[in-house]
Amino acid sequence: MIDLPQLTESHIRAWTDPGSFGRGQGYYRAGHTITPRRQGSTLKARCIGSRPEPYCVEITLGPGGIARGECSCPVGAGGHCKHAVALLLTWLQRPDTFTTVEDVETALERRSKAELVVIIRRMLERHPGLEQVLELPIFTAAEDAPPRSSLEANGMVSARQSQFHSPTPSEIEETEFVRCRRWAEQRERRSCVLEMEMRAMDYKALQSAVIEGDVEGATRESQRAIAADADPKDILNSGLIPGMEEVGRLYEEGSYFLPEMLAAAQAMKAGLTELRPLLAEQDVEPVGRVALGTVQGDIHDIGKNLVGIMLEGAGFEIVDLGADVPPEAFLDAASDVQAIGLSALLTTTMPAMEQVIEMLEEAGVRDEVKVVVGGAPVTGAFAEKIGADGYSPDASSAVRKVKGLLGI
Ligand code: B12
Repeated sequence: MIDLPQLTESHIRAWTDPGSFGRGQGYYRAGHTITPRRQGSTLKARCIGSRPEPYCVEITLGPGGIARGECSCPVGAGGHCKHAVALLLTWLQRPDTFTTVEDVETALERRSKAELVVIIRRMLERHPGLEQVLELPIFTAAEDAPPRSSLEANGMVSARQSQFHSPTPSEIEETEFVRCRRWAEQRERRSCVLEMEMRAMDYKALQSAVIEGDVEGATRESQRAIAADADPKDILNSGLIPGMEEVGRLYEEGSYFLPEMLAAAQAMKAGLTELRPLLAEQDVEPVGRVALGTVQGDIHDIGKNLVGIMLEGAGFEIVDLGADVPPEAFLDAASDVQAIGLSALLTTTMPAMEQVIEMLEEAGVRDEVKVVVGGAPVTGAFAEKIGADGYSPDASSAVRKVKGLLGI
């Protein structure tokens, strides 16, 4: 058994920030750390957090103290979270509660084939993305090299077989070709999977930056994904938006309050600033003018800005009226645009959308402009009820909707 370095409370404090340390202490005292176990120099446990399924947390100790950490919680990339603190305090105060488990290699070698099949099936159910790993050949270091030129060298014909049949030059050429092509395909597929994994990791870091309200992190991760040639729409849909969705969930369950939500919104905006030029440049033909605004009483503007970026990307010129926009401002803009987009994120501000439409009707300009509505609480039925021309649940379908309404 490896000897682990002696941890102290100050090591743990230095590993995390004061807030997480304090909350981790609470978690430790309340017994949130369950099934603690040790595998070599790695400490693992499950920790009861804010979701029904406990988080998986693990910390690896090295000669200098804590070497590496990971937790499946939303802020756990790098394992500097309260769950990791609870695990470390458990190790510090109650090392006797840790059961020792074998390292993965030994544990797998001990299993029968049937048991391994059950384990793999279970993993695939939980992580369907792993299925691609099964389709890949398992490479050893030697096999990873390109095939050598002779059939025998690359295992297509054994020395014994070649005594009975000497392949003709064209047979050799054809088999070599098939073998090389297969090798190249395998390499290609493997690098695709690696690339996908790397991208998923990037997006995880980007999501965490939004969730933690880390403006610099969101900028850096967005730039990193752009530099890695990721599709800007992918960065948006797999990184920034899921991060914001998680923030909404944490707010709803009472773990996040307004300051955290505001910080997350700023991080999201920082990421969007990086993406804006790329999203907008995907289609540059100017096709019309659209006025966009969040209705009076409502300051949520992230969704509205996204719709603007996507419309810009589709070649529209955007007249951005901002947020908390009085109905009169929409009326003023109406004569200058082909469509108006109204956004509302609060159920209490949805009626302001109807006021805008009424004002357009009263001014006699309702038929000259299309009105599209959107925002999380808005539905197609609501749009119909207030007499809007269209509704879209998200930014990309908003582009199709506006184009459709304008016959573009
Ligand atoms: C970030 C945020 C904030 C930030 C806003 C910062 C900003 N500059 O926008 C801050 C901290 C300021 C904030 C404040 C408040 N918030 Co807030 N906020 C959120 C949060 C977490 C995310 C909203 C967001 O940006 N989503 C991401 C974007 C991309 O999605 P989206 O806006 O839905 O937009 C997409 C679609 O809806 C659509 N779309 C949007 N607009 C349009 C327009 C058109 C024309 C079309 C076609 C499509 C379309 O396309 C977009 C892109 O796909 C939500 C929770 C959530 N899960 O939504 C709460 C949430 C909206 N907030 C809420 C509340 C209650 C408030 C406050 C009242 C809190 C308070 N006690 O003060 C204040 C309101 C202040 C005000 N007067 O407006 C509630 C609303 C509840 C309700 N049903 O009314 C929510 C749902 C949280 C909750 N679960 O309770 N908030």
